[in-house]
Order: sequence, then structure tokens, then C-alpha cells
Amino acid sequence: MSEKPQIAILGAGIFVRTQYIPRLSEISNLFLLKSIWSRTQESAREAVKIAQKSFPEVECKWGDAGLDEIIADASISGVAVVLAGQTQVEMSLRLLRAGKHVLQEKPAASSNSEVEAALLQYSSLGANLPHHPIWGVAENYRFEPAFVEVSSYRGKKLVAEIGDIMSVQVIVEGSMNSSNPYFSSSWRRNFTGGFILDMGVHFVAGLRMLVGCEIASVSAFTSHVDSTLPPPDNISSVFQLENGHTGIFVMVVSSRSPTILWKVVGLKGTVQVERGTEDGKHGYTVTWFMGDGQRKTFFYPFSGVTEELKTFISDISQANLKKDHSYGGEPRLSVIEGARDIAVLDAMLQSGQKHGAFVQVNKF
Ligand SMILES: *[C@@H]1O[C@H](CO)[C@@H](O)[C@H](O)[C@H]1NC(C)=O
Ligand SMILES: *[C@@H]1O[C@H](CO)[C@@H](O)[C@H](O)[C@H]1NC(C)=O
Ligand SMILES: CC(=O)N[C@H]1CO[C@H](CO)[C@@H](O)[C@@H]1O
Repeated sequence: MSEKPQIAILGAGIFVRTQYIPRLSEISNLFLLKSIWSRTQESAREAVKIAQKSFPEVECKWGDAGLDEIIADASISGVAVVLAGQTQVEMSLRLLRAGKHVLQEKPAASSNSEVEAALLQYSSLGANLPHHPIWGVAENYRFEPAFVEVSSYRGKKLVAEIGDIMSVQVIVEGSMNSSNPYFSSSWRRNFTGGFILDMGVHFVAGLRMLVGCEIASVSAFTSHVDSTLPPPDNISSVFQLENGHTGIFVMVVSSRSPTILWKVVGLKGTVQVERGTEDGKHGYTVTWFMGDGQRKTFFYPFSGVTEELKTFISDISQANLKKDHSYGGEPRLSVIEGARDIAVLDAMLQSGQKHGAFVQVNKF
């Protein structure tokens, strides 16, 4: 039996308080939560107070000194980085250099160029460390049962059921208005691509997972209509997949008609994945429209955040067992997947700035 891995959380914002702590509590038997860190003592305290119900031993750390203590603490093998999008990559690299396994919250980076430079640094780390630390990006859509079920992870089930793909549609009409807890988040208002990038990576991740194929090129128009939101607040794009199939990606950040929908139309049938609720639970409704006129509907409640956290803990345990460089971690958690989501949105935003010019998506 191996010892339970000990982890720390950096960040004490809304997502830590409302998702990380409750979801980690569900799997508290698998690891020890050693500490929670925030830049200020006040916000760290706030999060620690919530976490103490499930993790009575959790320590409160703050400021530069608290961070140095976490980095120097050899008993902490994994760290969740849940900070402002602008600072996450730098922080993740700092921890990786210290040999910590890192699960960084999405988005993987603020741009294609940032993630490209970071990946170079990450790959050069191995030489100076006794083991190669895992760098994961937390993208819960890759772990949501609805997407796992439809795609069977790399698109195989989908194509088997609906035949050759003719059209792919992603329609997002968000509701990022002043009722949303993230609306006033200051870092999201000072982020390249505004909410389109921060929210959009989820929808691109869902798309890539469903079709099981990378997006090769895009052409997009972007605009800024709602002045309460940072620009751009909507995007209309066409894209081409590496296998030649084409589709559309339309996203409005704040609308009166909340919709999140992926639809893949094939020669033998169509499948649709739509955000919804059933029996008070939030999740995804999957509808298969088949050739014989039949329609089958399944509801999958959310569990992607729990699944991805569980996977990270299991990755740390396995990596701790094999102290050589041989354990790379679960591919869906890999930073490369997060980089690919960023690359697609970066290309769409670039195309938008050039009034729809054709842009190739950077390959990772
Ligand atoms: C906005 O972000 C940039 C870095 O991306 C940073 O230099 C600047 O201080 C930030 N401004 C505010 C008001 O947060
Ligand atoms: C925000 O959007 C939601 C969903 O459309 C709606 O129920 C709510 O009333 C909106 N709030 C404001 C302040 O517009
Ligand atoms: C480019 C684009 O799609 N612009 C649209 C953004 O959303 C507003 C409100 O729905 C539309 O009026 C724009 O045409």
C-alpha cells in the first residue's frame, strides 16, 4: 500500500469555495489536503473555514512566505492551481520546477504564445529533476459522462452510430449577466478574449472530444455589443476539421436565451448534447436521432469536476510509485489538451480581428 498523497490548493476564489472544496470532500478518503493558500490571509482563512468541515487538519497559508513554505514542504506532492488566468502558467511552472505535480485550472493559458513558451520550459525540466512532474489542466468537459459516452473518448462510438459526419454545430448562448457570480470577476474583465476565451475553452473541449478530431482552420467574426462585458462578447465562426469535415461555432456571452448545444449530423443519424436539468440535477441531455425515425434520450448529471480531481489524485499516486520518468498521467488531463483548446480560440479571435480571414490552428 502506498501512502495517501498530500496536496495543497493555491487560490481561494469562488471556484475553490463552491467546487474544489465540496468535490474534494466527496473523495477525501483518497488524499490529505495539507493546506490552502491565497495571496491574502483573509481570503485563505475564508476558504480554510469551509474546508475544515471535511479536512479538519488543513493549514492556512498566505502571501510570499506561505507560498515558499508550500514549495519547500516535501510532503506535498501535488498542487491545484486555481488562480487568475493571467498568473496561472507562471505559478504552475514555478511549482513544476520544484518537482510538484500540478493540476492547473483551465484555461491552460491566456494565449497560444504563452502556452507554447510554457510547454518548452516544461519539457526541458526533466533533466534537472529526479522525476518528471505531471502538469495537468483541469477541463471538466473531458470527464463529463455525457461526452465520454457519446465520444467513447476519441469519437469512435459517435461515428459508429451516426455514420459519416456531414455537419457539426456548436451553439452557445450564455447568461453571463450581473446575476452570475463570475460577472464581476476582475481578472476575467482584463483577459485577452474576455469571457469568450475563459468560457469558450469548455465548448471547444466538448467539440474536440465529440468529433475525436482536431480543428485545422477557422474563419470568424467577433463583435462587442453588450457594453457591460469585456470585448469581444460574441463570435461567429466556421471551422474545418483535420479530416475535412466542417462546422460552425457560435457563441454569445450574455443572452436572454440560455442554450449550450453541440450537434453532429451524420449520414445515418444525428446526435445532440445539450445542457439541461432533470430531477433538479444539472447535466447534459443526449439525444440520438436515428435513421429509422427513432429518438433516444439520455440524461447525464454533471460529475466532471469530481472525476478530473479523482484522476489527478490517482495520477499522483501512480507517479509516486514509479519515481522514474515513466508515468505520464491520464491523457485527458494533459496540459497539451488544454493548449489545443486555447489554440482553437486564439485562432478564432485572430480571425475576428482580421474580419474573418482564414487562420490555421496551431498544432500541439
Ligand atoms: C491586466 O492584466 C495585465 C497583464 O495581463 C496586468 O499587467 C495589469 O496590471 C492588469 N490590470 C488590472 C487592472 O488588473
Ligand atoms: C441573467 O440571465 C438569467 C438567465 O437568462 C436570467 O434568469 C436572469 O434574470 C438574468 N439577470 C439579469 C440581471 O439580467
Ligand atoms: C458577429 C455577431 O455574431 N454579432 C452578433 C453578436 O450578438 C448580438 C446580439 O445577439 C448580435 O446583434 C450581433 O449581430
